[in-house]
Amino acid sequence: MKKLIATAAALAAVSAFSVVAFADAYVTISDETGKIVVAMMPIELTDNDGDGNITVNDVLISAHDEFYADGNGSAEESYATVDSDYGPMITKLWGVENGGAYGYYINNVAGMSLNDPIKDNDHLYAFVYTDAQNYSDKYTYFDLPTYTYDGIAPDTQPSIELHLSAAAFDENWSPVTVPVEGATITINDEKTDFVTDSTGTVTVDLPGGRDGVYIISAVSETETIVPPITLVKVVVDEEATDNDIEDNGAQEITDAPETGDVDAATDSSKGSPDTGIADVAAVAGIAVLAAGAFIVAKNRK
Ligand SMILES: [Ca+2]
Repeated sequence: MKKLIATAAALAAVSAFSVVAFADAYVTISDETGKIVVAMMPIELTDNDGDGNITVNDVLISAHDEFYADGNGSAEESYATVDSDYGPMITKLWGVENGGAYGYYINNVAGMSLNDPIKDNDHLYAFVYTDAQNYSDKYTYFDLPTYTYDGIAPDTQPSIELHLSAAAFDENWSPVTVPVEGATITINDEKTDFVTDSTGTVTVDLPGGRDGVYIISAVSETETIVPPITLVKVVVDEEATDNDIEDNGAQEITDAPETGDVDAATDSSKGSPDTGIADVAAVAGIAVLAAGAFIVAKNRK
């Protein structure tokens, strides 16, 4: 526990430097262990490679510069590409060189090239295959990228219904989406008892009674899945009654919780251990979010 808090505090210190980022697009990265190491963080769109366009490559350079090694790393050490007959290809992602087993999706659609354009509010998800031999990792995603409960009563249970889908191909090799059954939901990296049904649907209860921002993801024991991500923000109104919930439903990704939004959540969570999940995880998760980077317990080799 002490260690987790110390880590969170260290990351919080980083926030002083990262809150100035101007949110233009969002990036998520998962590593070779299937762990989300950057969770839908805002990235300023910058032409890092100087080709005159804003592309996947530019966003990945920025993401590594800003978030690798708890914000102390650089794209130079942790990200690399090589030119090939098919255009530039990734040879290193999040410090991992595995012979080219990487993938990236833009707004849940498979990217074709590192030269694919990225525009305002796009969500780029890049991942290292955990199965670099057979590429069995399936890209999965929830139907809602972000979700906000605003003004929920203190005694009301916030919950969210999500649908988990996987990107797949039909018999004609046309891209299709299929529901992911039997996946266990995680909240801030902690497993829950919530499991997706045969239609990929699951209702997830969140800690109530306090403000919070939560990373919802999933793991599967039967399939190798790229961890999906939904950010949920809960704002408690002490004056509200049960019927006053302003359920904002599916939010545009521009409404993804930003660093300033969780300051209060971080404070209020310290004195409120009454949650459905391990409190340490919740505090660490929120503190990490406040730091401007969801870098959750990156285990370096
Ligand atoms: Ca560029």
